[in-house]
Amino acid sequence: MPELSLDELKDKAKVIRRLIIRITTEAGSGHPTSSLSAADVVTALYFGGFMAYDPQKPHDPDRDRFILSKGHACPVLYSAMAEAGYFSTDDIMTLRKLGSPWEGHPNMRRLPGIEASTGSLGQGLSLGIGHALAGKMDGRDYHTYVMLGDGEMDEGQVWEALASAHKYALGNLTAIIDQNGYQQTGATKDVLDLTEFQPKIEAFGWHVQTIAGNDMDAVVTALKAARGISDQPTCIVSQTQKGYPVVPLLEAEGDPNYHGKPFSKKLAEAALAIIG
Ligand SMILES: Cc1ncc(C[n+]2csc(CCOP(=O)(O)OP(=O)(O)O)c2C)c(N)n1
Ligand SMILES: [Mg+2]
Repeated sequence: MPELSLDELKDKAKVIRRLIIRITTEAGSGHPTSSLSAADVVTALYFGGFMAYDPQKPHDPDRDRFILSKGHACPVLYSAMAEAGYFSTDDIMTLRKLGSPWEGHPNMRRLPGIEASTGSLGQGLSLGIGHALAGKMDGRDYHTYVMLGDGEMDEGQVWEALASAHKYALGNLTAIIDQNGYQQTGATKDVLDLTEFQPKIEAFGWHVQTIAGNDMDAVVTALKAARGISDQPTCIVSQTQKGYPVVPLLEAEGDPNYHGKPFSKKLAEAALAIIG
């Protein structure tokens, strides 16, 4: 498992953000802003020494699992997996093209290394609980991570899952909420305001941290702390910006959410220049 330094992780996150923009602009569709907000956490998971995996052995029963429950943000997952060696950057440039296995939502039947077919929001945490429970029953010590969206938290199934993870004392499970403040139809606080998440999820028996999720230092610190907890499930409320770090460009376009819209070639060029 790669374990990059903090500076290397910051650079890797830039590489991943550049790929997100390139592949969605090439596709002419997809969810760049949902992917950009999550890029620091996903980069830290794959490259910060938090997940044991081998692209040559995607079905290794002892591998750590990552489930992207907010499946529409798969450009961030495909980009991280390409960098990790599961497939090439040329491959992911076929995103959303007819016949490509790099579909608009992750498909575990077509891409080894994808742990769950997601996209129908609300299901990933339940799937993660299944993996975590199976690990305990089988006596394996892998860890399962699940990333959810803040809009996705409106789904009732998520709260059933939160309740059951504590029942089974799943210390091998970490949920990460990418709290980027927006969902499809607007600001999350206007659609259904479920924040603060931390006290609610603590009341369900979880260990919870709320962090600045676009700050790599904070992300790494939180993931380390989460791995130090073994007797209860852990949650990281990752407060991010949808579209980070190119929000000013999106504001200038009159749509800071920019949900499910690829960047035009011109906007992509401006975004790549900001990312550096
Ligand atoms: C069950 C279900 N309902 C509706 C949708 C359509 N949909 C796709 S993305 C999205 C918004 C998700 O918002 P959030 O979870 O905050 O993710 P973000 O894009 O902000 O990262 C919705 C409603 C879906 N994919 N699944
Ligand atoms: Mg959101």
